[in-house]
Parts: sequence; structure tokens; C-alpha cells
Amino acid sequence: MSDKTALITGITGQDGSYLAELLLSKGYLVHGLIRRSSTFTTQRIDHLYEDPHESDARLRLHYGDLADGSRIAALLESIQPDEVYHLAAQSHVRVSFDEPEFTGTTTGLGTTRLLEAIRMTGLPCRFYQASSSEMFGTTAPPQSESSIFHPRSPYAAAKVYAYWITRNYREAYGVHAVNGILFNHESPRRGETFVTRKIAHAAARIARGEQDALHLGNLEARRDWGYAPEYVDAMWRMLQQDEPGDYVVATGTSYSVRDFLGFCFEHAGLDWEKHIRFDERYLRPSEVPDLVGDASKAERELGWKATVHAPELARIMVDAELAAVPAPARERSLTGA
Ligand code: NAP
Ligand code: F7E
Repeated sequence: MSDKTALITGITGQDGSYLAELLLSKGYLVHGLIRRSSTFTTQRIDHLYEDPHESDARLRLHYGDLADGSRIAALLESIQPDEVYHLAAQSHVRVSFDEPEFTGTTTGLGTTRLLEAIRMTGLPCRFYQASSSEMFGTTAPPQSESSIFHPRSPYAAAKVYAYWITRNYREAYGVHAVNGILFNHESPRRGETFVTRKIAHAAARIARGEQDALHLGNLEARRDWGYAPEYVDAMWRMLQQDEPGDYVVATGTSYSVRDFLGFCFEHAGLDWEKHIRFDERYLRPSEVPDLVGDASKAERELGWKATVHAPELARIMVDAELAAVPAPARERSLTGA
């Protein structure tokens, strides 16, 4: 068992919750950054919650925001983490077109605030940056660590900035900082406005007779969809390397949104063509057509390889939705969500 201390930003998100589980299972003391909200946002980690009054609690949560550099520096100083996993971001690509400035200051500059806090406190900690396959944009697949970036959204542009500032702090100041370039990864904990969860959720509701139609945008886009619990293991492996580097994490296979619809609806015993409606609000001003990751470096150096591919992932997600307590209608009318 490890006696290390980790700080996770974005611990209330999909990846943060799986990573917290993984690190706690390895014996880490886990600190999480959460932002104050008028309602609780800790549903994904409530099962990990420990009474903070207990001195041996292994999970500790702290208020803070990526916009607040001095708070981040103060937290680093008091927590003294061995490893920092920076997962927090405005992570929705379509929303980033509506909120480009906010996306830049959180998804982009948030990384600088953390790295600068590490530099100024002089902490010898290791740093993980949640980089994204969206950075490749229109670069032809398969995409690897040496592929050219061509960001197609404010989100992707912010992630490219964060990627390079991470490399810069590695090269300029010797920070043990790595970029995990993760391709799409999903799970029953995926946010409800990302396409896989939206489809799985609707398939279950339609199968139960609670909904009839699902509105979607571009069905032709292709993505390399993997399973989130496997991807957080790759994050941890990256920070255990003696030398910091950058790694693509992917399954190596892509499917279209249309394919994923077929997998989910067939598993729920439905014909998707009877239920799908087009809504142009879900289109993006510029789209990313086809992402397929070449994760051979991660396999070679980290011993990591994806085992769950999109057809099985769809079944996992639909089964979770069918087992869940029926929820109110989730189809959003907000632009692009
Ligand atoms: P997610 O579910 O959207 O979680 C995002 C997290 O960031 C949440 O905990 C959120 O807190 C937090 N956050 C957002 N803005 C913040 C702010 N201003 N200050 C502090 N915290 C803030 O994302 P995910 O799918 O777990 O992804 C984790 C990271 O990997 C993100 O950086 C994402 O861009 C990146 N990424 C994801 C994928 C993927 O396929 N999932 C692929 C490549 C890269 P609230 O709960 O309060 O909203
Ligand atoms: O879209 C199409 C949409 O929003 C996938 C984030 O985690 O992965 C994620 O970004 C595709 C796109 O994920 C709808 O146009 C069709 O082509 O599920 P998504 P994303 O944009 O790939 C990357 C790697 C990240 O880094 C991001 O943080 O599906 N699509 N109809 C739709 N997408 C949505 N959301 N909603 C629709 O109705």
C-alpha cells in the first residue's frame, strides 16, 4: 500500500470519481478540490465520503476554483501533495463555443495557475495534465503523440495551450509534468449531455415507455470511445514513471455516433430509426470528424492497454440506465447541451 498524498482537481467529475476510488484503493491520502455551489455536486463521490472529523479520513475535500490562483497556491502549500492530477475543466466542446472566454480562463489558464503554484511553492510534486484528443481536430487518424494539433473549438484551443504550458514548465523548471492525451472515455457516470450518456439514457427511457423521441445533431462523427475506469489507471501509471512524458490513451478503434446509437438501442430491444430526430442546435460551428488513437507508446512504456471497446461500453451504459431508478425527462432544450 502507498503512503502518498494526492490532490485531484475535478474530483466531482466522471474521471475524478474513478481516480479517487483507484488512489484510495492503493492507500493514498486523497485531497479533492471542489467548487462551491448552491446545491451539492458530490453525487459521484458520495460513496467515498468520510466524516472529516475523523482524523484518519483518507478523503478530504477543499473548496477552490480554477479561477483563483492564490487559493490554489495556499492549498498546495498546506496539502504538500506528492502527485497532482489536474482534471478540472469546462469540458463540454459544444458549450465552449457559447462560452469561449470562460473556457479559456478555466480549461487553459487554470493549468498555468496550478503549475505556477507548484513552481512558487517549490514543491517536488508530480503533475498530470488532462489533455485531450480534441487537440488533433482535423488531423487524419490514427493520431499519436507526434501528430499535429489542429484545434477546432475554443475547448480544444484551450487544451492545446494547457498542453504546451505543461511541457514548458517541464522544460523550463524541471517540473515532473506529464500530458495524458486521452481519447473519449465514457461510463455510467458520464455527464448527461455528452452523446454516449445521452443516447444510453434515452434508450432506457424509451424502452420503459417514458419517452418517445431523442434529438441529436451530427450522427456521422467518429470517435474512439473507451471505458473511463481503465483510463484513470493510465493516468496513475504515467505519474509512476521515472521520466515525465506525454502519452496517447485510446482503444485504437473508432465508431460513428450512428454506430453507437445502434449498439445502445439494439441492446434495449429498440429500432433507433423510429426514435431519432435531428436538431441543428446540437451541431458545432466546426466539427471534429474522426478520432482514432494510436496508444502503442502507452502499451510499451506503461503496460497499459484498453480492454473495453464501444460495443461492450454501450451495453454497460444501457444496463446501468435500465437498472437506475426512473428519472425525470433529461432532454435539454438549452443550446448545444
Ligand atoms: P467532467 O465530468 O466534466 O468533470 C469536470 C470537473 O471539473 C468537475 O469536477 C467540475 O466540477 C470541475 N470544474 C469545472 N470547472 C471548474 C472550476 N472553474 N473550478 C474547479 N473545478 C471545476 O469531466 P471528465 O469527463 O471527468 O474529464 C476530466 C478531464 O479530462 C477534463 O479536463 C476534460 O476536459 C478532460 N478530458 C476528458 C475526456 C473524456 O472523454 N471524458 C477526454 C480527454 C480529456 P463540478 O462538478 O462543480 O462541475
Ligand atoms: O460529442 C456528436 C458531436 O459531446 C461526440 C469531451 O469529454 O471528448 C468529449 O468531447 C460527438 C460529436 O464529446 C450530439 O457533434 C451528435 O461529434 O459526446 P460529445 P466530444 O465533443 O467528443 C473529448 C475527448 C474531450 O476532451 C471532451 O472533454 O457526438 N453529437 N449529437 C452530439 N454530441 C452531443 N454532446 N450531443 C448531441 O446531441
